[in-house]
Amino acid sequence: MARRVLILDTTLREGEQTPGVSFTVEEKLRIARLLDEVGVDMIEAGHPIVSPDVYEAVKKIANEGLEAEILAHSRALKSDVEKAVECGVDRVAIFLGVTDKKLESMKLSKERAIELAVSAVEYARDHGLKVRFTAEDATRADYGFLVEICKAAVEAGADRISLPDTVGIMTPWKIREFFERCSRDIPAELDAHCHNDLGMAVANALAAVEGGATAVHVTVNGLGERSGITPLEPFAVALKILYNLDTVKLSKLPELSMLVERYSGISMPAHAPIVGENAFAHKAGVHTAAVLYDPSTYEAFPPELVGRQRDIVISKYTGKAAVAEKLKRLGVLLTDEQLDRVVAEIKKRPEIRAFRDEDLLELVEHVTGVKPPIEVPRAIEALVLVKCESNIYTTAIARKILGIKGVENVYEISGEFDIEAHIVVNSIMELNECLEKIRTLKGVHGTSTRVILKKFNFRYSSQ
Ligand code: HCA
Ligand code: CU
Repeated sequence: MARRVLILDTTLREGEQTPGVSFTVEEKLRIARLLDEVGVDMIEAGHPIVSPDVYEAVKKIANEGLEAEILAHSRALKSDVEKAVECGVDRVAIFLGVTDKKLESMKLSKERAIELAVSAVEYARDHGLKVRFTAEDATRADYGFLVEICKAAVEAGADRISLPDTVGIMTPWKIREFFERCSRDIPAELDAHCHNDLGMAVANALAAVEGGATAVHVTVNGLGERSGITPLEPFAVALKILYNLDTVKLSKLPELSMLVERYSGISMPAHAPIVGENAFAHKAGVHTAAVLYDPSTYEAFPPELVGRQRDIVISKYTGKAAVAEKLKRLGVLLTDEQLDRVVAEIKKRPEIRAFRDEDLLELVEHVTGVKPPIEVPRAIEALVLVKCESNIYTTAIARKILGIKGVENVYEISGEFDIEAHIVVNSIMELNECLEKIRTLKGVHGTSTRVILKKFNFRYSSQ
């Protein structure tokens, strides 16, 4: 098994092929920059011939001066490769379907397919690009032909070969053997690209690495055609935990995942590994009691590894130990008998699926008749969207807004508005004062304010 695994992120290419997803050029740049900070080795930025905005994004990302190698996807056509050259990417990934059915659908003979692949690879090499050749649907192709076309691509100058499991039909055992065999027969570095149609993309990618793949394709949150491909987050953590292989900065994964959730409009389910809201939450009394004794009893790895924190859910499943611990964190100490009564009351309220801190404190007050010694802050929070005048430097205004009392955070955003400010104040009067100050700033064209009613963003306490 390889001692080093390269991570190729294709959120911007495969990920944008997710139904319903279309990133703006600016969003792609932000994602690419964060991917680079996180430390992926290769970024597949897009297929430039798809549309003018994809072209622009690939070109801009290629010229960002990022550490990662930047790739453009391309069919085995000179016109596609030309676009990749124009964009200034480091590497072009030339793909061609290699199953009999796909060749038939394109009316291509095997000989013609090899010719097309070879001439596209040569053209790219002649123009100074590194080349990966992708034998699309490799896991369902005729093995003899697969090896033949890959060898021809290597001879023409490709130094990486991608062998995608395009419809996700492999098992870990099969794909491991497949990569072992291809490693012997194809003289190049191999990439694995595993689709998740049967939920095996992470397992299959790990098995491909065991079989000899030296790079694995992932997307943030597992985006991609149909059920997507190997998600970066569990894959990178599994490499660390199960194989002791270091790849990306694991503690930055939640931030990356949230950014892509926001731009893609696709949220992760609560029980998603690593980044799901529940990934480090413990509920049953038996579990929480053991976790409070030693977290490893019910945790495969500490949440801090991925920049998160453990959570204890208070519900009808909760035992005394968990309630005592939760209250201790809130600064409340109860006698044993009081605790018993609080737990009993919790169990009488199955309709409350998870007690928020405030609910719990209210219950304590109700049961014991004592007002807990801490105040639940009842601040007013609002989001103010700011539109700047067109000739004004947004960053300068953002800085000024950050200086106003009550403004907690300021973001420069894309879309209709230019800036978003997060305000936390104690009264409506203070809110109005704050808004007035923002509105009357020189260069501010208009604002739109939304008061926050409920917050769902306490998922990642490290943020
Ligand atoms: C595609 C197909 C692809 C290519 C993978 C690769 C697949 O959408 O063009 O270039 O390695 O799954 O076969 O994503
Ligand atoms: Cu794919």
